Amino acid sequence: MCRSRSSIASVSDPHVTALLGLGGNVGDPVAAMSMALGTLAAHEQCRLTDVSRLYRTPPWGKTDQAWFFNAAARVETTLDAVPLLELALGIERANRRVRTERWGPRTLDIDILDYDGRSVVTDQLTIPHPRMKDRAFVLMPLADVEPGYRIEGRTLADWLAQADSAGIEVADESVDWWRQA
Ligand code: PH2
Ligand code: MG
Ligand code: MG
Repeated sequence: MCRSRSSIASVSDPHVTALLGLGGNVGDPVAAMSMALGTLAAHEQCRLTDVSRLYRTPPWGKTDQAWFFNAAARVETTLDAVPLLELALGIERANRRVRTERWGPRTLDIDILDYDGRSVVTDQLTIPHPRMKDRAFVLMPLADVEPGYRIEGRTLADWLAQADSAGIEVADESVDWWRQA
């Protein structure tokens, strides 16, 4: 999972690369994701270096709920994994996210998919995200921002070939969708 780019960067630059997945299906999820990305872009310890296209995706896991919007982003950050998670949770809270049921409706979800290619396991989080390889709504946006990314040694295209991507559509082709909303 380690990528040489990360270790080269760490010699002269304290930033590491984190890959994030974003989603939501309650209220105005596109506005919530735009706000989230704007907050990350403005954060003094983060650089938002790439954002995927915007996707519209059928609900996965619990299917009797509204369709989601999903996206992915690449962030270079000097935050450690847990502070980055706390930042993400704070942004979720600022969007009045209420956690109700597992896989259920939410205004905004920000998941850390990868942090510097490292394995990070705490009470609160597991990185790389253990379920992303089965979820086309994560894999497709991730392929926009990090096409060479591998999970367990296999390419995103490999994982996508066996994931269910039925119904997923590009809702906005522009990678600047989040600046407009
Ligand atoms: N998130 C979930 C559960 N199901 N389905 C889609 N399409 N997109 C999501 O972001 C999503 C989901 C729990 O995090
Ligand atoms: Mg989450
Ligand atoms: Mg999630």
